[in-house]
Amino acid sequence: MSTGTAADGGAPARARDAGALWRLAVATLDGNWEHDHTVPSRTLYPHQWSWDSAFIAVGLSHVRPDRAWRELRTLFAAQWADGRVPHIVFNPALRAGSYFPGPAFWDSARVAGAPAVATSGIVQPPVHALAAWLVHRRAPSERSRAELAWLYPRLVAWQRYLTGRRDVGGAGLASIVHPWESGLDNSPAWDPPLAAVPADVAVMRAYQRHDTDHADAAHRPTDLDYARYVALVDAYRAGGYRDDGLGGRHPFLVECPLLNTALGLAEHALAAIARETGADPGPHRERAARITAALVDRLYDPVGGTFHPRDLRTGRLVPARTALGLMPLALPGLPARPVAALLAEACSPRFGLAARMDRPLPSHDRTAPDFEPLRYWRGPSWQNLNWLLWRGLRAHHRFDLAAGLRDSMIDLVATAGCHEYFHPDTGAGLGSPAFGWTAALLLDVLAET
Ligand code: 9WN
Repeated sequence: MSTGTAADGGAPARARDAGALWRLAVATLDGNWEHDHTVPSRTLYPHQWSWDSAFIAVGLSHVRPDRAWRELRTLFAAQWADGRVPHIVFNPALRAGSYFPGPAFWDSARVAGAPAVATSGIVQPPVHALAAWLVHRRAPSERSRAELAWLYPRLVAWQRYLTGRRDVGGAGLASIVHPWESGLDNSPAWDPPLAAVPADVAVMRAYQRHDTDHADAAHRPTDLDYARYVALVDAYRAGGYRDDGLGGRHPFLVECPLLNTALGLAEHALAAIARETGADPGPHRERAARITAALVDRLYDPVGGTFHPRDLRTGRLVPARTALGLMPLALPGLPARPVAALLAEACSPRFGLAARMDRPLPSHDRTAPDFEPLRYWRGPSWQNLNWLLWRGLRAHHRFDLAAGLRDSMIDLVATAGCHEYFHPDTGAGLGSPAFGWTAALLLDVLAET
């Protein structure tokens, strides 16, 4: 039985040998380790990414706890003075042009309050407090308590940034200013708000995309998507990445169910971290409850029975039923009705969750006309979404469904290796073949029975 190697992404083995899968995942993480952080992928994403690092730290906690803490420290060393944690921290040792858009495009050096290292100016979902708590919980020690104490004020500042400057809608939820901030770049959820962003595909002639050198262009966002991504960064950068008055000037402002779920999960984790480090957990618990209530109030559709992003430009919910809408299940305090509705949604033919799954969980409603099984976040199955849902199922005591999803997650890697994403019908590996969070989250589910 061959289980492949990290370099080839562990080519098809169909091995349910947990030991071999464990070794493949560790080898993948070791192969992506880069002096003080882990790259999501050596080819496609050669720098440090914010939410990737959080997921990766969770996996590293099982095998390389020192590195897990280093990962989080490196990321938070690049935190901006206003509390934002940038979505990319660029590795200065890499040649210009190894990734588009690179440091010159973001031009963070010009902005007061940006760190010495070059970063992007936008964010990703705040899953870091949860990661820090899980890393500590895996093996509590003096060292891990010291790391938590170092991170705690930084994590609090990160929450303040999102719930303060980014509460554009004024209802207690954070808004995203770019689809990349959701982490689900080209999800159908962003189609309507993005269509309203003026952009000309011809602007892409001035730039060179690198993603399509390493991945099939038919799987990636289109050039028109990229033209809009570039236009949005241009607009945000032109305002010095400031957030005051965004409502009056920025063309894309959306309240995302996933990012705000992460925001609530972070307050739960901060309450635990506060208890452990001698701070007061009470305010974090209250904020977790307020964020959960705001999510239900603002983003839940009781008729359709799922959560949707709210487009602040139109004031309306975006109708697409994507996996983003399932993510609030991860919140332990979600009320019974939305919990029941999300379980029904996840188990419907749209997503096919079951105690014995016959296909992987897709990132978009597989019955929708715009479902695309090969294109990135428009259909393929992703392990980070699976993992968040798996945690939610356990939080709400659906251990039968959690076990089914865990089996499906393990099957995906056993069949195809540590790919970035997977075909939602066949489970075939797609995108980068040796992807960090796929390896890391596999370790986490293998470790929990
Ligand atoms: C843009 C690194 C990142 C992930 C995102 C994923 C993809 C970048 C890109 O890769 O986004 O941030 O170039 O497509 O969508 O979730 O963090 O793995």
